[in-house]
Amino acid sequence: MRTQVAIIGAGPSGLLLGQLLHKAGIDNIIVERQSAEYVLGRIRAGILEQVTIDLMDEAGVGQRMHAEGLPHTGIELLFEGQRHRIDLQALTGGKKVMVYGQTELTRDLMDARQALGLPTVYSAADVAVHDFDGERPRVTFQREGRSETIECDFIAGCDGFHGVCRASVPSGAITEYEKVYPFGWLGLLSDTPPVSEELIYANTPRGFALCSQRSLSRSRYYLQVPLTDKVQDWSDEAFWNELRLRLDETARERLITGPSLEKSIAPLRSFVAEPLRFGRLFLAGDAGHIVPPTGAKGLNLAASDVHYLSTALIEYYQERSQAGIDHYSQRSLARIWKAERFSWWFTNLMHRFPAEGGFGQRVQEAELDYLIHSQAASTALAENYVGLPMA
Ligand code: RFL
Ligand code: PHB
Repeated sequence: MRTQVAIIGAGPSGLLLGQLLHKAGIDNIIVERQSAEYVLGRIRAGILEQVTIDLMDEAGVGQRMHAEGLPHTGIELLFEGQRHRIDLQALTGGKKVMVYGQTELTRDLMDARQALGLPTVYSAADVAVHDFDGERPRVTFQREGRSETIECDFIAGCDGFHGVCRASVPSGAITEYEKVYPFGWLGLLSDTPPVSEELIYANTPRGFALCSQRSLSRSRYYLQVPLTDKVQDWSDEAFWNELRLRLDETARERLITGPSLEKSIAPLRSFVAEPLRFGRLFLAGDAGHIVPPTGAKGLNLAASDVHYLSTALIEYYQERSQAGIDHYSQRSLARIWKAERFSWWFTNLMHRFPAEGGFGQRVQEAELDYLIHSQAASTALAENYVGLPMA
């Protein structure tokens, strides 16, 4: 097989990149380790920035998102038993975010790709990338027991944090920056109406909680839990009881519970690999960086990487210019590090860190109080939450 761009991974990064390249007349093949059903079964992000919304439109797959997505103009911070609204729209000159699940966005991209008949290999085993430091990179894999090879001009590593692309770069050529947090998020999805119209981020003596949603009838809740906890330790009833204890009185009374559709624990991590380009191999999305989910930035950063990468590749094929490719890593990393900083800051502000002691706790309380009383501080939160502009 031969193609112009071989894309490893059919998550949001890979699918969006494939769609944007196809629109510009650039051939691509996606190779994915899992089945399509498995990819759609992973419950992850829920909040889209305008940058991501615009890219879905540019890719021609925004129709259902606009019909079913819920625009949100604010978020609520809950601490010391009180909720405080951050008016994202007023503080940012009219910007909003949209509630639309990663599952739905992925499904829209998969459906569009299938309707166009674009090649996607699912359930590929032993995926490997070769010779990306030369002119003729290759991708090899096993499909139904047969060995296959794709010859290509470029490889896009869109294969997530545990993928093969970053791992194939010689260790001397890459620098990795990492911070691991001493807790995880236990998430629960249920077909129950959300407890509140807007998202509630709660900092409580029992730990962080987040009330999110997927639609007017589907909720997504998270609890800060010790890393030693296992999903099996948490019955639905135990989850709902703990969530109630982390809410304010009004929310506690309004909370509607029901059976979980999905429950999982995710560790929290900050991670950046530099650079994001190695000859003819590019890393995009979680393959190159991870943020803790508190700021809702992961999927949105994947989208901005894909914007920079697709623009660079289109420039290469249409104008025979290397400039975009040469700047891809630097341009993406400038936005990535700002989102890393924000996600790290918001995680530190909203979670409980017993190891930080009484001093750490008092400083956190002072910062929360400052945040809601200072327009400058609320504006900084709002403009990062809705997403910083693309350079
Ligand atoms: P993905 O989605 O991990 O997709 C990578 C794909 O590559 C495949 N793969 C391989 N394929 C071939 N060969 C190999 N060797 C391969 N190894 C792996 C995988 O099977 C997979 O299909 O990465 P991508 O596309 O870069 O997308 C990134 C996003 O998924 C991620 O950043 C977000 O989900 C993060 N995130 C959130 N982001 C937001 O913007 N807003 C949110 O509200 C938000 N909430 C979240 C989140 C992530 C969470 N978890 C579980 C980590 C909430 C949670 C709980
Ligand atoms: C989610 O709905 O999954 C979600 C929303 C906001 C976040 C993180 C996750 O900050």
